[in-house]
Amino acid sequence: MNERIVVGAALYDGGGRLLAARRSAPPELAGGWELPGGKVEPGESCEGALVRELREELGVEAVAGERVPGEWPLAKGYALRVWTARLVSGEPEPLEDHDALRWLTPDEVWTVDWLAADVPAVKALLTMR
Ligand code: 9L3
Ligand code: MG
Repeated sequence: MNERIVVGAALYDGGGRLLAARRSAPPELAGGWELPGGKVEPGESCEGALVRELREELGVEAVAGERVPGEWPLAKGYALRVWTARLVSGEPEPLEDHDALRWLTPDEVWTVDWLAADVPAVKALLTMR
């Protein structure tokens, strides 16, 4: 259950902008943009992992919303699942694993170089709204 699942957050601000985070590690992914998140730990729910990862990586409190339909393959047998998320408190900062953040307006969504796995995830996300 929830083995080898990586969760990503589609975090929106009040104005409908989507948060993108630029990875600083590992070297093969550095410079690529992603929906922030990370691996689900044993015994943890996907939504619980999402909230924890946003706290650790961005220093914010958030709540998970809807699951974005789909699942996208990652390296080493992992798969990416995405939830929308709502910011409860704090201003995101790149505290861990990222070196830049951008709030993207709908027109700007494709102006960043998303990681390969995140491209179909972002497409699926856009079809929801
Ligand atoms: N990954 C891809 N897209 C994402 C996320 C959050 C993660 N939106 C990939 C990058 C790593 C693996 O999943 O190879 C684990 O992510 P992390 O725990 O290093 O953030
Ligand atoms: Mg991460």
